[in-house]
Amino acid sequence: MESNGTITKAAKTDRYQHHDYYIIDELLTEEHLLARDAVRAWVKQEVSPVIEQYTEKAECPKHLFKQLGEIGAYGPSLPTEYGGGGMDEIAYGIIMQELERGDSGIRSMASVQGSLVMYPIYRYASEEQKKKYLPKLGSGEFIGCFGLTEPDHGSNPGGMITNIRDNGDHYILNGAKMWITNSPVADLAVVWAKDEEGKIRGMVVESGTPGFSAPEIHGKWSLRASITGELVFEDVKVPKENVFPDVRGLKGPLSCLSKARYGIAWGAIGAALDCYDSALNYSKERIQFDKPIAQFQLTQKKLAEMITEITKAQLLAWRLGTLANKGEASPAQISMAKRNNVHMALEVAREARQIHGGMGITNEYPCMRHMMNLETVLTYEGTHDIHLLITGMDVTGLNAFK
Ligand code: TGC
Ligand code: FAD
Repeated sequence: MESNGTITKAAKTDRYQHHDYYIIDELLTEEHLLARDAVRAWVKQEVSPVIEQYTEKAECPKHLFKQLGEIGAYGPSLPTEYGGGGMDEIAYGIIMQELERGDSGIRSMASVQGSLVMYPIYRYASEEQKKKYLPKLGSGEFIGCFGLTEPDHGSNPGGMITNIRDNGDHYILNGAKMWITNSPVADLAVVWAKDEEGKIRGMVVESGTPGFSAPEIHGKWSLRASITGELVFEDVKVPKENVFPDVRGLKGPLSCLSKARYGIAWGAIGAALDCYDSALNYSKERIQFDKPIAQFQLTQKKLAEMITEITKAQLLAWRLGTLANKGEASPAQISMAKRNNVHMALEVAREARQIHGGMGITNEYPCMRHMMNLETVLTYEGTHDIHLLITGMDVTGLNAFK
């Protein structure tokens, strides 16, 4: 933009290239745009050329963990002295958007590390633990995971049975966690477990501790480039200094989820944009009945609805970001954005897949991969229906969970 506020020709061109229909770039700062462009370029160079093969092989591109640290994707809005990027919440969101334009699994690698591992350590651990773990997590030297969900307690984590017992100078941890992103490759896990009083406590458990294992979960048709596993604890000794001193109850893990759900609300837009881009290009090139299919009204309806929904989601995310920057984004507002934007992205992926016809089911185009990934994104970090009930509770004041 020029200093007098008029939009330059270059910015207008960019709007069409990147489908910034309501010129949201104008709402962003130089720092946001620089962060976005840097991550976008990295995704184009390092993720897009290889992601289909990793997805096909159901293999995690582990070499990207370190690179994600190098580009500042871990904890962009955490302070730099604690391994973060020192940026604001909108920068964090837009980085997640660009990562998920590449693949939801790549965004998962970053959002787990930044929001579910670094954030709880930053917010709840002792100064000593912060210094011990955060710089190495921020750089990608250490990989972390977050253990909340259990085999019998998914949407209802408050019912967890994983527990710690005081044993003098340490605790003894027993139980199991399920569906844990990164667990088989993690150096440490942030684990939530109940103490003798039934209060939920958070702690860092280092891999290699006797009695602790993290077997991989196989057979996923979604998020195949992200590694998922269990966490199994059999009389694991956890040093007392590894247990977060001051936080008790479900609000500990839920506060981390708020941070990660916020990032997903932005991230999903990236997946939608990648599908929309592909469908728009394909529809202009694919000729049927002697015309590009983009000329048919039904294709235009699909594309017009896709860009409308993407634009609404972008505005929702941006406004949520301005609230988050002031520390005023409520958990219910975050739930609304996560739910809306992920569902929007899944619908866009499905429509985009249709526009590609038979080619849409192949790995020559990204839509089917995004579509499969987004089925997980719709479920993790609180399912589509759980977020609806959080909104329902917020507007009625009545709790459907009790
Ligand atoms: P409830 O009684 O409502 O709340 C317990 C306490 O927590 C407080 N609270 C929050 N605090 C901070 N942030 C939030 N978002 C919060 N939501 C609630 C609440 O005020 C209360 O505080 P206090 O002081 O009164 O104790 O709890 P509930 O047991 O009724 O459950 C509510 C429910 C169902 C909404 C919640 O359990 C829930 O969100 N369930 C969904 C579970 C979920 O999202 N799991 C995600 C696991 S991690 C994951 O999926 C990572 S994917 C990683 C990747 O990106 O790869
Ligand atoms: P359930 O809770 O059994 O839900 C099944 C269905 O019942 C859903 O449709 C749900 O909406 C519905 N339902 C449940 N309760 C209600 C209700 N009260 N009213 C109406 N409908 C209801 N967890 C972690 O802790 N860490 C991770 O890193 C992590 N990564 C994941 C990665 C992947 C690939 C996946 C698939 C999951 C991951 N999860 C992780 C777990 C995820 O958060 C849970 O799968 C999710 O919270 C749902 O729990 P569940 O699968 O047990 O489903």
